[in-house]
Amino acid sequence: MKIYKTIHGPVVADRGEFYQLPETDWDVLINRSDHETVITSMTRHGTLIQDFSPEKDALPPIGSQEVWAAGVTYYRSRTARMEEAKSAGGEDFYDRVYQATRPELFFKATPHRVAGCGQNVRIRNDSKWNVPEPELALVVNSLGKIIGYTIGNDMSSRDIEGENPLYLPQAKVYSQSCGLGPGILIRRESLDSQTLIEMEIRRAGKAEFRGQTELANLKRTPEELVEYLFRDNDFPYGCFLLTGTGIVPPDDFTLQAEDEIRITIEPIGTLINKVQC
Ligand code: DO4
Ligand code: MG
Repeated sequence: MKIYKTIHGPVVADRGEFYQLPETDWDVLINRSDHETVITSMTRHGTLIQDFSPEKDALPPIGSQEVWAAGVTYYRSRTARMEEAKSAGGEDFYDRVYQATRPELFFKATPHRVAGCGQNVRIRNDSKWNVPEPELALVVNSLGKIIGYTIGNDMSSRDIEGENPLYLPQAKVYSQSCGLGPGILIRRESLDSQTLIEMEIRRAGKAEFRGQTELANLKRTPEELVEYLFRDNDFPYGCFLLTGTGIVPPDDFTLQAEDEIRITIEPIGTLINKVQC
């Protein structure tokens, strides 16, 4: 079952139909402990709506939650970052964190920095090398339970991070630096390890880059990442946790204004964002 945030309140998709839910508070909805039952019964009392398009009509699926992210959880990310940080002498840290018991977790965005499906993500004006990072995003309630999944785009300035790993917050956190959406797949069970994460970057209507990875390549479990995030930390409204990227475009690639980024994770949908400078 999937839920979408819209200007008319939450909408649930059930067997090809879309229903507007009576529960209007997104934070309350995310934090219910009995989702499947509550949403199923709400569907019976919800209003059937016509012509709903998740890609066109959904708002970012976020209320008051913070967005956090995990890093260097795929071998591809470790290797690309070791290369990028070499001249700064920082490559060793990426290998160490890939092997370490404690994962890299960092703050990514507050709700106002998030772009939903169909909205623009941004690249920084003071950066020359920018990439999207397509990531599975966990939706976690205030008790630290994963209640569902969405698609995340951890927009990153590779030159800023590569110059010095201590610049990470500037490479990662700025206006519209995070894409999320289109909706939330409500599900307590884990996703299949063969689940594909696919990305296409279109420039002037043509594919400029295509890449894919599968969840089997994620080195850590979602539960392990959430357990570390919730250590001595509380999230009264729940939170989103991006699980890291396994797709890195070649080093001569950088995003340009008007590029279209399409990230697909089949059971969730496709997150589409255009790039704005
Ligand atoms: O270590 C820097 C960030 C890594 C990251 O965002 C990723 O691996 O996805
Ligand atoms: Mg990332």
